[in-house]
Amino acid sequence: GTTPDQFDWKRYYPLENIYAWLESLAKKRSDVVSLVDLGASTQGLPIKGVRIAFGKENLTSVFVESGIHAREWIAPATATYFIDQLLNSEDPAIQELARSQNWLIFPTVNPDGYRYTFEGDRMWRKNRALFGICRGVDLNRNFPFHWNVTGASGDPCRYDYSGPSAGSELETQRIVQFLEQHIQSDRIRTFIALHSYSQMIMFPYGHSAKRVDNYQDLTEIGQLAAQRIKDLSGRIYKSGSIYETIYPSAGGSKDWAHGHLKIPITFSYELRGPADSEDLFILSAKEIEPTAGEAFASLQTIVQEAGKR
Ligand code: ING
Ligand code: ZN
Repeated sequence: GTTPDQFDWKRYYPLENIYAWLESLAKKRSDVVSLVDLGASTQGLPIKGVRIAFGKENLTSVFVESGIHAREWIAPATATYFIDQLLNSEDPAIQELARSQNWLIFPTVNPDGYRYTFEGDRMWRKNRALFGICRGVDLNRNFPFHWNVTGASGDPCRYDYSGPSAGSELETQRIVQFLEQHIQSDRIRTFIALHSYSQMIMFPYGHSAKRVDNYQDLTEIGQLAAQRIKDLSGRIYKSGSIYETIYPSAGGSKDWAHGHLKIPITFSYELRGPADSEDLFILSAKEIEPTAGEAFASLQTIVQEAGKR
């Protein structure tokens, strides 16, 4: 066992450790870090994250959504790695990056599901809402933008159930409400979502082949971000739109964030999966640091390139 205040990137931590670590940061670094609670989940757990702001005025913000799928453990580990780098890196380029934006980072936006992957079923993906004999809505199919038009199921027993209606789930509503309330005041211009596995850096749309208004910019930024990873670790990440790169799927958070809320720079990562395992969501803890490290380096590229456009 671990005490809730133990934290590093050498193993995967349960929800209580992640939340205790976020809280300790907000205490120890209260000049820079504040705790943000998006509100309660279906089962009444808080959805905690942090705002990192070094104090320069009128900065734009980067919002990071992670852990929307419970079993993709590398995503929360990567989000907490981002937080650590932004706060503690001694590399001047990263310190400059950290101070060039404000950061809103939510490692576990599906806390009920994440907790269940530690206590029940390691391969759980959805939230834990109850529908008769089955549980769970795929929160990345539940966002209210061209909801349920493709790549989602109407059956609550399926892994990609889109929910009884668009935006039906509390977790979806918490994210939607926060972004609607803060897009202006925090000047949110970049939205990043973390998933695994497939080694991809993708942008909207997922619901159709229709190209977003800034398709050219997002294509170029995605290619440069993937190149950054190749230069750093040799790993090959594919880049392109969700629809063209992974599969058609509606109701994802990025389609809503870009198509409805008009956040211009929206990317979704598919991080590493194991090379040699049946269970592609179970990535050895030894891979946390290299995976999170290459994602962070490419995030730096995304933020820098977005700033030029
Ligand atoms: N992949 C994502 C999924 O939700 C995705 C791919 C991203 C679809 C963004 C739609 C929007 O299925 C995983 N591995 O979860
Ligand atoms: Zn996922």
